[in-house]
Amino acid sequence: MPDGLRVEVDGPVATLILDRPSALNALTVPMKRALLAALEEIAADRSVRAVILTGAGRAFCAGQDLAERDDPAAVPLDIELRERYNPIIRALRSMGQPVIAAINGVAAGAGASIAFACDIRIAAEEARFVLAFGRIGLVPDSGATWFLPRLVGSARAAEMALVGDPIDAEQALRIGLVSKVVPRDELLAAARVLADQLAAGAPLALALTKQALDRTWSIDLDDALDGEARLQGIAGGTADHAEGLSAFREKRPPRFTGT
Ligand code: T3D
Repeated sequence: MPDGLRVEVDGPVATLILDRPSALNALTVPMKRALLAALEEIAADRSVRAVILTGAGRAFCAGQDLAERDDPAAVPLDIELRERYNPIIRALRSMGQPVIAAINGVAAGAGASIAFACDIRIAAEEARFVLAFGRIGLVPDSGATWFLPRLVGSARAAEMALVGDPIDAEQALRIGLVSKVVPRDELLAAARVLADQLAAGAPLALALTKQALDRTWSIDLDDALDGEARLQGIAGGTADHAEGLSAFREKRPPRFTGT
C-alpha cells in the first residue's frame, strides 16, 4: 500500500488501518494526505455510519515519521501542523459519524493525539500511550494539550505531558483514557461490535450529540441548556425520531435511515 493507509468498508462501518508496520505506522506526508482524504470522503458518505481507526502490526501509530525530518525540503513544524495534522484532528471532530480508535499497540506523539481526538477508545492489552514529544524537545501537539486534560484531568495530563512515561492499557483504563481493554486478538471484533451498535443509531442524532459534547468545553450551563434545546429541536423534527417513537410503541428495534 504506497500511501500507508488501508480503507475497508463493510456495510455501514469503515475501518481505516494505518499501514506502515515497519516504522510503527509513523506518519509520512502521503499517509497524512490519505488519512485526511479518507476522513473527508467518509464524512460525506451517508452510507457509512461508524468508523474504526486502527494500526497494522504491533503499533497503533508512532506519530510523525522522524525520518522525514532529515529531509532538507521538509517544511517547518508549525506549517506541518497547520496544514497536515490539524485538518486531520478537525475532520475527526467535525464528521458526523462516531470514530472508534482501536488501539492495538503503542500510540506515541501525534499518534496518541489522533487517538485522543476519536470519540471512543478501546485498547488491546499491549497498548500504551507515550507523549513522546518532550523526549525530542517538542511540545505536545495535534490537540493533545486540549484533549488530554479533558479526558484524564489536568494533574494526570500534566504528568503525562511533562514526564512522558508510557501509560499502559490497564492504567489507561483506570484513568478513563480508554473505555475498554481486551486481548489483542479480540480488539477488532470488539471494535466492530461497538461500531455496529453505533451504526444502528440515528445518524443525525449521533452527529448532533458529538457537537453538543464538544461545545460543553467552552460554554457555561446556560449556553449548554440552550444548545441542547436547539439541537433537540433539529433531532425532534427528523423521520428517525418518529421511527424511534414508533419502534418503542411497537416493541421492536428501530430502523433509522438518517433522515
Ligand atoms: O512534523 C513534525 O515533526 C511536527 C509534528 C510532530 C508530531 C509528532 O508526532 S512528534 C513525536 C514523533 N514520535 C516520536 O518521537 C516517537 C518515536 N518513537 C519512539 O519513541 C518509539 O519507537 C516508541 C515508543 C513509539 C516504540 O518503541 P519500541 O521500543 O517499541 O520500538 P522501536 O524499536 O523504537 O521502533 C521500531 C521501529 O520503528 C524502529 O525502526 P528499526 O530500527 O526497526 O528500523 C524505529 O526507528 C521505527 N520508528 C518508531 N517510531 C518512529 C519510527 N520511525 C520513524 N518515525 C517514528 N516516529
